Amino acid sequence: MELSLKKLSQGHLKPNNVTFQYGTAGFRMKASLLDYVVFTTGILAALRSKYLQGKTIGIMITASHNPPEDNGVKLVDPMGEMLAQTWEAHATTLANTSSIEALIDEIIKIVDLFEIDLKTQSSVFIARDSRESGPALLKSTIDGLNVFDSAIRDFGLLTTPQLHYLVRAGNSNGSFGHPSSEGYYAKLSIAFKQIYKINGLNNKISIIVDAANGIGAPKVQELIHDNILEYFDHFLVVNNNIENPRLLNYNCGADFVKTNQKLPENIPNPEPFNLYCSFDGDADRIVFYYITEEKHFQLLDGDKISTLLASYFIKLIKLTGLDLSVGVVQTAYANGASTKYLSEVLKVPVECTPTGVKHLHHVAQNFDIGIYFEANGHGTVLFSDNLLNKVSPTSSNLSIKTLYYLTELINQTVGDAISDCLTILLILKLLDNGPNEWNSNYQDLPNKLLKVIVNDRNLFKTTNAERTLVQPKGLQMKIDEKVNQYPNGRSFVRASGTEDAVRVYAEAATKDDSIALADQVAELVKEFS
Ligand code: G16
Repeated sequence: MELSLKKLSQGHLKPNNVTFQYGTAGFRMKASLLDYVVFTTGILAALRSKYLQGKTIGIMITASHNPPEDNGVKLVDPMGEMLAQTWEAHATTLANTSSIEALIDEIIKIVDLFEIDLKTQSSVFIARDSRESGPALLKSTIDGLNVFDSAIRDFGLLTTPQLHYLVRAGNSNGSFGHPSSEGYYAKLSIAFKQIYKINGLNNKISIIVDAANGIGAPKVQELIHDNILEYFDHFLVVNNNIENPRLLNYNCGADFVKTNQKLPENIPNPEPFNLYCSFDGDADRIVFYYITEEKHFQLLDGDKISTLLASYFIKLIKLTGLDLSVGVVQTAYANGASTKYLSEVLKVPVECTPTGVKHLHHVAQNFDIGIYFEANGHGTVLFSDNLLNKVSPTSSNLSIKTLYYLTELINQTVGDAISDCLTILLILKLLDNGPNEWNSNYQDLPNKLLKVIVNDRNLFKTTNAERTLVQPKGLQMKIDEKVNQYPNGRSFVRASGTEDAVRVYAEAATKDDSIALADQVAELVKEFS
């Protein structure tokens, strides 16, 4: 190991004066700083696979919603889930070693701690999004993987959820699907067609997808054009230019639409009540929206998605006659009106976790149907083994059959914009709802999300699922004083795990109040930083 490490590490040096942290979704920062991080992450992926008796681990090189000059890397565990949190610290430690000797020491510590048999061959699937920095970072990651004996499959350009699917499929001997892009398209499109057909749907579907000029553009086109185009009377992908990496997430995409609460660029002649959706740069998030007759923009974000899913699944379960639990998991960003609607109208249990799919995912596993969505559009539905044992494509009960195919259509490994998009489009047809009916379930409290740039975001520490600041001391009290001045006011502050910024969220009874509260809390953040 030492010899190959010394040889392969040439050219991969830790930059001075930077501390790396495996954050909300892996490492993420300016791409120019990441070379050493991807090299050490490659090493850790190989070790993790060896530790898990050669099971396949995934490496995704992406910075998702971040600007084009950023990049990042994250690891995917064998079931397609995010890296086990206990290993995040090891990823951080390896990335912060500042000499080859220190790196060797840390590797030996990990090998000893987990009693890893280095003779076990590791298996790693790797993919990247469309960023310009991707190919060079891929090469450095592979150098890291080659420090040990690793079987590497490079899948080239993929959406993040495709890689999560592939990793799980690769570890499941075919029971989850074929480990290829074709296998992914086949699984989703077969389920989509079956739900459409067995339920006797005949109205075709219309959707315009804003793909954030990211990798979701060619992938959703491939899936729909090659497999299910006959079910659409209008399907168009805009912001589909992945040839020019500068355009990624620029004035378009799920993060832009959610944050600015307006249409992205390049929607041709927006028509009232037409349904639109936006993916982010690696297609693991989706938000929907439409405009009214008066041309008012209406956002159908992650909260609206999870409430639609919850109300649909409650109805479906009744029809199946099965005894199954449904629960929803949200974060502090969930609009207060959505939480109220879920618990008081739909009467489903609602849990709140810190930001990050890894947190929501685990809590959602406590239900037979665990729906988790962050307000920003990142989420999916998990189905328990108990449920999977009760549903079948050959059941004589249409609802049980439909439920079975939904478990196939929904990507249970992670939030997946393409899979979520197809699911929501079908559910709207099954409920015979348009965007306006969907939106009328409850009315969002006006809200505002701001980003504040501070010298050191690590000064901001939270508790209570990120709803209360414990540091800097005294700031939470000041925030509470402001919040109390506004009817239905709520606000919280947390450090972003993917951007060098502190996020401020505020909601209140009126738009003006939510903006004023967010601005005042942002001022407090600046004062205390
Ligand atoms: C990532 C995470 C999400 C999180 C988002 C923003 O999304 O996967 O769970 O909500 O970052 O996180 P933060 O507020 O900590 O910056 P994505 O779509 O960028 O991978």
